[in-house]
Parts: sequence; C-alpha cells; structure tokens
Amino acid sequence: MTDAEIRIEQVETILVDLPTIRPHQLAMTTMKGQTLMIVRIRTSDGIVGVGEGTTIGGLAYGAESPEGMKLAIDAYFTPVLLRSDPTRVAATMGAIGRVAQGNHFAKCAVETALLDALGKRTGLAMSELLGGRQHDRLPVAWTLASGDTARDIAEAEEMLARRRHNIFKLKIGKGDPRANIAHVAAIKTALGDRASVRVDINQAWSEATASAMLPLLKAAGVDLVEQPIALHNVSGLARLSRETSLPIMADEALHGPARAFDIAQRAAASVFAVKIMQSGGLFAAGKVAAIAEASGIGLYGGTMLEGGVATVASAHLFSTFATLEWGTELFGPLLLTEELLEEPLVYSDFSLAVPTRPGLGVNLDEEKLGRFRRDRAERSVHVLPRLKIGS
Ligand code: MUC
Ligand code: MG
Repeated sequence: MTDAEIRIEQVETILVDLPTIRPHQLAMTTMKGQTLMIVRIRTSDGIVGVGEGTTIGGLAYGAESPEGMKLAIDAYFTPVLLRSDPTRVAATMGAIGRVAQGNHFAKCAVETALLDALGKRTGLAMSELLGGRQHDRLPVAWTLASGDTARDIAEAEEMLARRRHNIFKLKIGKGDPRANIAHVAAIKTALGDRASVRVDINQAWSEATASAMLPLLKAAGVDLVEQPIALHNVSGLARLSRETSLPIMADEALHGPARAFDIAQRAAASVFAVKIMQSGGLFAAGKVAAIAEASGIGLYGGTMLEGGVATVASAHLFSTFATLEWGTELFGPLLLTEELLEEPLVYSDFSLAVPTRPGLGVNLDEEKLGRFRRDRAERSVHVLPRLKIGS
C-alpha cells in the first residue's frame, strides 16, 4: 500500500475516570480524580495511533473539558480526519484548524495520535519526528499539594529517600497569602539544600498581593514563582518581573506561539512552562519553546496532570529541547492510581526515561481501559451473553 492510499478508517474517543492517590489541592479546585480523553485513530494499513487530552478539574482550570474535547473530535474533527491523508500530519492539523478555532487540548490529542501512527509506520520514535531527541532522561519535579504542611514534608522526604524527585512545586494561592508563605517557609526549612522549592499560584493573587509576597517568597528560599497573577495581566507580570530577582514563570498566560511572542517581547517572564495541550499541540509547543530560546527565556516542561499517553508525548517533545534549565513536571501518571499503560514508565534517579520504541513507544493496557472507561456500564449491556429463558 502506498502512502497516497492510506486512509483513516475509524476515530474513537473514550473518557476514562481515574482516582488520584490523594486529594490534590490547587488554588482553583481540589482534585480527587482525573479524567483522560483518549483518542484512537485506526488507519487502513492496520496501524492505531493513540492520543490523550487532559485538563484539571473539569472546567475549573481552563476553557476545555474532557467531555468538550470528545465532542469537538466526534462532531467536528472526525469528518475532516476521514477525508485526510494521515501520513501528512501537519496538513491534516491545518485542515482541522480551518473547521475549529481554539480547542487546543482536543487538537493536541488528535495530533499526538497522528504522530504516534506515523512513528509506528516509519519506525521512528516521536521525538525524532519532532526534530530529534537530545536527552534520553528528563528531570521530574513533584507537586506537594496535599493541603497539609506536615504531610507535604513527609511526602517530600519519601521522594528524596526513593531518589524519585528533588524538585518540589508547592501549590499555593488558596486562602491567606501570609499563611501560604508560612507553609512554603516550613517546607523549605525542612528540606534545605537537598531540594529545589518552587511555588505555583495559579493566577490567584492580585498584582498588589504578588508584589508584597515576592520578597517573602525570596526570603523563604523559593527558586521560582509560577503564574502569580491573572493570565490576561501580561503588563502586571512584566512589572513583577522587573521588581523581583526571583525568576517568574508564565504558565496559564502561554496559550500558544502568539501569546508566547507577546510575553517574550514584553519581558513579562524569564521562564516558560511549555505545555503541549495549552500550546495547541506538539508542533505549536515546539514553536513556544523556540520563541523562548530565541529570547533568552528558560525552559520548563509543564503538565496538565496528564496520564501516561500525554506524559510520554510531552516527554518526546521536551527531549528535543537543547536545554531544559528548569527540568520538567511530568509526574502526572504517578498522581493517578493507574498509569493505563502495558509497561510502567521508568522513573528513577530523579528523572523519567523517554521511551525509545516507534511512535509514542507505549501501549494502552486494554484491561484497565475497559475497567475505568466511563461508558463501561453501557458496553457491558451490549456484550452480556443472551440468557436462555427457562435454563
Ligand atoms: C499547573 O498549573 O502547572 C502542574 C502540576 C500540578 O500539580 O498542577 C499542574 C498545573
Ligand atoms: Mg502552573
């Protein structure tokens, strides 16, 4: 079969609800579970590409929910996909872009599945399709967000002892800012120079509060401050960046290359949290990283607390960056009770090993997928054996 004859035969979207190992408290929501939107694209040469769209707290974090991603793909992307050439990923994503504005997370899931299929077809790992791997392992931070200082310290100690993480991001911004500072200072005092401690405010502070708190965070020994104020207040972020010697990292403000360019031009941040979904896909996230590199902005590999598939997709992209000064936070699967992959990801020596096999290099665990998919009850009705009357 030549490439010209390969078609997409089926696009399947599945919502999967997974518990978290403990409640995860952020400024805008406390997560007790995570929903993954898995997409599978089957092509006429027998290949199945897999992608994932995931966000935080339904619609609490951003404009897209897992249910909305599924709807966008089922109703709007699939008709385009069924008449596209899946071997031409950029052209296919361009065609989707013409029928769907925004919908960054859904686009990222589909682009991931197309690249996974292309990698499997060509025998190349996704990182090679994305420009070429430069790192086989990526440093991985852990987020302390149990909502309890003593529990967070115990969790950090355990991670250090297991050599799994020595970078900790603290989710603050909920409640009294001064209580937040006391929480951060207690954790940094306990961990000392054995760990890097960073904070993510998830837009919760006003500019005035952030301005008052930054010197206190600096005095507490924090290394990096993520998205202290509202995503639209880029001028405010620039003012805060000028005021403090602490590096300020943009996260929610970074919705793709155009926003990245604006932030870079206005010197509003000195670090970018590159996220494949928030950016609008793997290609777009690569452009965000290129803007950072060209502007002298440090790189950090961000997460939307993704499951195994999107974590690996992110890892492939981040492995192509020449330098990742601030490491990554690709710990999403470790926060979930299930990774949903046939083989566990390798987290050791404070880092994640980037898979090497073609495409994503990982396979879904079908048994677990069946167990945790949201529509399992309806499906079991269809597969129940017919009962013989009278037997
Ligand atoms: C965010 O805002 O960075 C990353 C780690 C975590 O706990 O939440 C995410 C989202
Ligand atoms: Mg963040």
